[in-house]
Amino acid sequence: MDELAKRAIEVLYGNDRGTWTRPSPRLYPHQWSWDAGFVAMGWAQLDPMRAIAELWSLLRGQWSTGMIPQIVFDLNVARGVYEPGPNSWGTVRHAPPGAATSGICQPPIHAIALARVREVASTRGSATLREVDGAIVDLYPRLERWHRWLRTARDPDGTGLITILHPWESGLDNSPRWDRPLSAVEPDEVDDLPRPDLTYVTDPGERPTNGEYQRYRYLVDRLVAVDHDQEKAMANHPFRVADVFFSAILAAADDALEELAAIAGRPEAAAAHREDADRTRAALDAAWDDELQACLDQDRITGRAIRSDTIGGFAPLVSGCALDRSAVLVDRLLGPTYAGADGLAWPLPLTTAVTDPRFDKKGYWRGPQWPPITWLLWRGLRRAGHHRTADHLRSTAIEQLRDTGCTEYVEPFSGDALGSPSQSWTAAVALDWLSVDP
Ligand code: 9WN
Repeated sequence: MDELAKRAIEVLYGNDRGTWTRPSPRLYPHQWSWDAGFVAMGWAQLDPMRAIAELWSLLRGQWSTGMIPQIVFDLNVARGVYEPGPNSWGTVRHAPPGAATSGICQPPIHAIALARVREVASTRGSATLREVDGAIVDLYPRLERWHRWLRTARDPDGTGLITILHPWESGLDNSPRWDRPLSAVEPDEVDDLPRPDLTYVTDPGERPTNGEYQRYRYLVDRLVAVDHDQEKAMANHPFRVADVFFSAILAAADDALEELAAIAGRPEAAAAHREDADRTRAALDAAWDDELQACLDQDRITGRAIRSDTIGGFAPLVSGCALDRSAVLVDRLLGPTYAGADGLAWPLPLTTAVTDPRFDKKGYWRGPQWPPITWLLWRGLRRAGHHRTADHLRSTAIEQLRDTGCTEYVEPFSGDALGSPSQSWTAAVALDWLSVDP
């Protein structure tokens, strides 16, 4: 068996908790929302119904509003192992009975994952496909509610862009994109709560700073203070940003729901998903900045675009966009500020441009290379017909993973493996990539 596939399978089994998967053994001991989506695609290569179980496990935590929370906590994990833990969120009244969850969300990758699981199942014989299609009948309405919640609670004016209330919701937690809006957040008292995350990495420089964490915790407290009332938060919360990368993932997921609607016996619902996706694509188009040649997040408090040169700017490649725009973005992605930067160990996308003053080759989400992000770009490029670029990314990423193993992320110049060494979503994208014929 292929050596990388073997390692990836070991990582998935090592993090397997029966029906759900830890993102990593020590740093992330609970179930995370967007990790679960990627992980389902990894399990699909081994057993499509195990992939379905992963999604159902996550949905144990879905709120009656439709929100899929960022974390479904494992209550067997000792207190203090991960912070903020289940008791910090004030969500008992909101989470379904028997589930403990956080009170924010993460990028809506789930429909994309489910569509991919089905695609894999379709290569495994008609019985497997029938089983997966049966599951889609029940999963589809849950995902439909999730998307509806995002498009109402988080975009009440129908702008097409989704507002996030916490950097953790972006999944790219301490990207330079959030520096400015986060610097305007002023915790009224500085807490010195423990940072268990720092004990699991070799260098604290690989994790967000204490200043960032204080603000992260304060934003959680503010959401608890309004009892997670979305209307109040959307009016007064101190961090409100329309996130273009998150929105692009939602548009791609709406396209996937459009396909799944028919399988779920709801063909009449397909058109609404397509309209939602198109509205977001139009909004991403309007958020384009000619000077930076990037799509920019919008600070909903100041009303201003956030000018930073990060991977977020490539959102239209994830959602799908007009050919001339994708051509510009492909040039930039492969060019000297991203994958073509001088001295990279592997020419793969960086999370921040080398020329951005805040680029940090080791900093969490501030420069290093992240396999699931490369996967999202690869998928978008492939769907848009940029086959040569897509395949170049895929083969280079596989080469990198053969060297680094299933690490959380990679220092782009030295090629060093950083963060958690056994990260489930890295294993999952490795398995997915290995299954694809060039
Ligand atoms: C907070 C689990 C998660 C990923 C995020 C990544 C990191 C958590 C943390 O780990 O975030 O959600 O504690 O740092 O930034 O994208 O889902 O792998």
